[in-house]
Amino acid sequence: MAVITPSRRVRKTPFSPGVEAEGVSGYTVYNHMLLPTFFESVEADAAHLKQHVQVWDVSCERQVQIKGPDALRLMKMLSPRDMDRMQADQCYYVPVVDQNGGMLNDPVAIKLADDHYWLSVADGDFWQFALGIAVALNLDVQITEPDVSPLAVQGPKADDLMARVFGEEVRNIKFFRYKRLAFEDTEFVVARSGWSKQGGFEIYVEGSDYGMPLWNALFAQGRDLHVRAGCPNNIERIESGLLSFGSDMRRENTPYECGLGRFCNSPEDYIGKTALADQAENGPPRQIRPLVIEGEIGPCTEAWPLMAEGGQVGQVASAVFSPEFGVNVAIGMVDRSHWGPGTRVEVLTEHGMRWAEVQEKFWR
Ligand code: THG
Repeated sequence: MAVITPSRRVRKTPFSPGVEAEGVSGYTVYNHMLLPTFFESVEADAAHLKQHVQVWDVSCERQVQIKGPDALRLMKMLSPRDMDRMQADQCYYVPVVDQNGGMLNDPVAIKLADDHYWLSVADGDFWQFALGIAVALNLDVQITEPDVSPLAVQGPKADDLMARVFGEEVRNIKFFRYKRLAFEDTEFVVARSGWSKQGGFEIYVEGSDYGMPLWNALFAQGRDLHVRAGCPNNIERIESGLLSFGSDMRRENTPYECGLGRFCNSPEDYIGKTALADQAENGPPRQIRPLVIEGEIGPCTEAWPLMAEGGQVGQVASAVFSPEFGVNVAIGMVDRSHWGPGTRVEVLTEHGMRWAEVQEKFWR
């Protein structure tokens, strides 16, 4: 393929000089911003991630900032999760839906204060939905995209590396909680989270000018830990069952179909609640399932239909060979009639028909 040309629309990040210096090999575009897809190879990157520690430029996880007297009111309209339970140092994975219960995004919400939230959004233009509601209801909130760029530190040695840069306090940060920790003459929100199951942190770097100093500090402190530049890894995340909005699920899916029903517990009349009532009670007609696909598969760049008894019973939108497990791991959306573990289906891949089997659980 040809190269991607950066421009004002296809944005670089505060860490781009570091990413380039570490030898990035591929990019995708996410929230109108460059997101690395691999460095050495997806396979080698995955193996390294599971053994050592990586620094990921995930600046493209942009923050939609909701600030002002009506911030909580707006959050309660957007969030299927009970916002009254959220602590001031907490992050919530939030499946946001439209009035029909269709997924619009799956951000990580960060509560900074009672009147101040960040929504760390997946690919889309989610700020427009939030702004539309705020304008229509004349809410007293400001909705902006602040100069905040997440940098993820992921892998089994993440605690050791982060302790060297931010102090031993990082070890006490609990999953999906954060602390404000000092760096140079400022402070960053540092959360225990990230789009891998190997453990680690996300640093919400506020102020682009701090980007390269922080990047360089992590690499200088991490030599003996074999620190490398990495990025969300398509093998590790499929093995782990981490969903990608736009690929594995979209507006035609509900949170229940995505296996995110446990996050729909708000007592408020949030947007889409009524539409979700039936699935809350009776379950969804289809749901995310892990699958193993047999034979050789090429790259998955479109939705592959799942077929059985001559009809379509779902689709697969993420599939890759796992060197660790020795099989092609995949994430599918499978009809209730065929979602039981052990069910065999045909996959119409873009490279030909393959057999597949529904699995009981992901490989984490
Ligand atoms: N971190 C941050 N922002 C993000 C992502 C992230 N924005 C875009 C995208 N990723 C949003 N999607 C997800 C999907 C899964 C998770 C986080 C964001 C995730 N899920 C865990 C799981 O499924 O096991 C834990 C969920 C929980 O228990 O609360 O981490 O990665 N900042």
